[in-house]
Formats: sequence, C-alpha cells, structure tokens
Amino acid sequence: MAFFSESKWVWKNGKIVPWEQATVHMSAHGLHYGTGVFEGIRCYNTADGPAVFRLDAHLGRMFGSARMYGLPIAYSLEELTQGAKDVINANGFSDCYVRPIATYGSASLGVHPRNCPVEVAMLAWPWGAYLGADALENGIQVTVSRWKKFSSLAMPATAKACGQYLNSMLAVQDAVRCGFDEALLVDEEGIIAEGSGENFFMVQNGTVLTNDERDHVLMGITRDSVITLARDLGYKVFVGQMHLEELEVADEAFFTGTAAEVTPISAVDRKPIGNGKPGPVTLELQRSFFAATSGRDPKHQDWLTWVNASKQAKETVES
Ligand code: PPE
Repeated sequence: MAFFSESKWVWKNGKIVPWEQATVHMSAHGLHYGTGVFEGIRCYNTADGPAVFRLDAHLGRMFGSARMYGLPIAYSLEELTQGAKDVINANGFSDCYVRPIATYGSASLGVHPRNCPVEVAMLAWPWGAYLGADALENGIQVTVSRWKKFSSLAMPATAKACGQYLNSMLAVQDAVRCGFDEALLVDEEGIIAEGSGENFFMVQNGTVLTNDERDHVLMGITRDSVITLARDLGYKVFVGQMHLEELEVADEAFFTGTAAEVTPISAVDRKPIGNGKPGPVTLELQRSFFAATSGRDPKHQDWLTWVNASKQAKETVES
C-alpha cells in the first residue's frame, strides 16, 4: 500500500482540506532553500481512545525552532493543538504519525524570505515501526557515517528545521547503500552526536548515558521521556559527552525518536554491541516507553492529550 494512501484530509492554514489540495507552488521559498520548521508526533490508541504523545512539548519545540529562524507562525498553541486533533479525527485514525510544518511559500526567491507567506499545515498518516517491524524486537545494524554532524555554530542543531535534514539524508542514504539500517553521526572531533533521525543512548555497567545540546543534537522529546523513565526505574542517568571508544565497550546501545521509538542497536559497523542482542536495560526502557504511550503508566498520564473530549473531561472532574 502506498505510504500516504489512507490519508484523505490535511489541516492547512486553519482549515481541513482534501489531501490533493494541500499543495505549494514550485516557486515556494521553502522548497528552494529548506526554509521551514516541522515536528514529528505520534498518536497512540489507548483504552480511552487515541491520545497524542507529548503534544505540548512537540508544538512548543516547533515554536522554538520557528523563533530561532525568525519565522512567524500565525497560529497559537491552542489552535495547533485543535488542528492536530482535527486532522486525526477527519482521517479517522487512532494510531498515526502527525507532521506539522510551517514553511515559507511563494512570493520571492532572494535568500531573504521577504514577503513570502508562511504556510502552516498538519499531515497525519499511519506509520508503523520506522526502521522496520523487526527493528524494535531484534535491533538494527548501524554504521558511523563519514558525513559529520554539522556544528551548532553553523546551524542550530536544537531546532528542527527542514534544510538541516540534508545532513541526515546524506548520512542515512549512504548507510542504507552500504547495507546498514541507520547512520550514527559524529562531529568533526569524532564525538558522538546522533542518528539521522534519532537520539543516541548507551548503557554501561547499568548506567544510562546520553548527550545533550553541547554535542549538536536535537533535544528529543523521546530522549527526555526515556531519561525520566530510566530515573523512575532507579537507573543512574549520565548526560554528557560520548566517545566512540566508549561505544566499543558499551553493554547496550539504542536510538530514541518519535518515529524510531526505542530501537535497540545490535551492531555498529558489524561489531556486535554486547552479545549482539537487545540488552535488558534497553528492553525495559522500551516496555516502559510503550506503557506510557499507550496510557498504561499512571505516573505519566500528563504526557497524553486525548483526541476526543471524554477522557480529558473525566480527568478534570477527578482532579
Ligand atoms: N534527532 C534528530 C536529528 C531527529 O530528527 C529526531 C526526530 C530526534 C533526534 C528525536 O527527537 P524526538 O522525536 O523529539 O524524540 N526525528 C523525527 C523525524 C524522523 C523522520 O524520518 O522523519 C521523528 O522521529 O519524528
């Protein structure tokens, strides 16, 4: 089945329009220069109906990315929250991926986007496991990319902006061509940054390790959720620089991301991590993550925005 075939409706500039009408012109500034910001969000089915995972955090990051690039978004957090619910409901989805984007449209093509309108849209479509059905269970094969992660001195790595993904695209395309599932990018000093679309974690002697914005990474919302869950479970979490030589001796490694969720890494450049099987800490964190996304974790109900009113109303009455 074609990737988008089940998606019939798009939220575009405040209205729900048919998929075919959610278009931009070939002269759009965003197309030529990658001038836009976006988010990747998942909605999961729960016992109380579909719920969007950490919607406020994602939309908050989108407004932050837009501020970084001076791109004005003419809609409020509340309007985009409603827009996300509307596009999910219009399509009749329960488990789906939601992709808001704000990008400069067509008016001029100097590099300065002057006069270009900001087009805002939210797409939704069903999207299964990002790295393949078996990735979550058995782990993936990763390569350290020869394409270096760009420095935050060149572009703000903490912003999720369209053009920044050319760096990721080169890395993942190269990795797949060489028979790997995903690329791990390091900076020019060889310090670990992140995957093409994921944050990176290691486990060493029961301690969970990951990096932060000092190493030119997107501050992932899944990353933040997993750090919280790891601490809930009593693990020590160390946030700091990670070097490739530490990865050589790591017991476990995994990627986190909205699309990738919690994906174990079984080998890097064909060298197995640990025994080459997803490790126990990774699997425990993956289970906790899915408990939270599916509404089974009473401690993290506030991470969920229910698409339909009934559950939210119930929460308000109870509190
Ligand atoms: N780093 C990068 C470069 C990245 O693109 C993502 C998300 C993350 C880290 C993890 O962030 P978060 O989703 O907030 O936990 N990548 C999005 C796009 C992937 C895609 O292929 O498209 C995503 O996972 O939705």
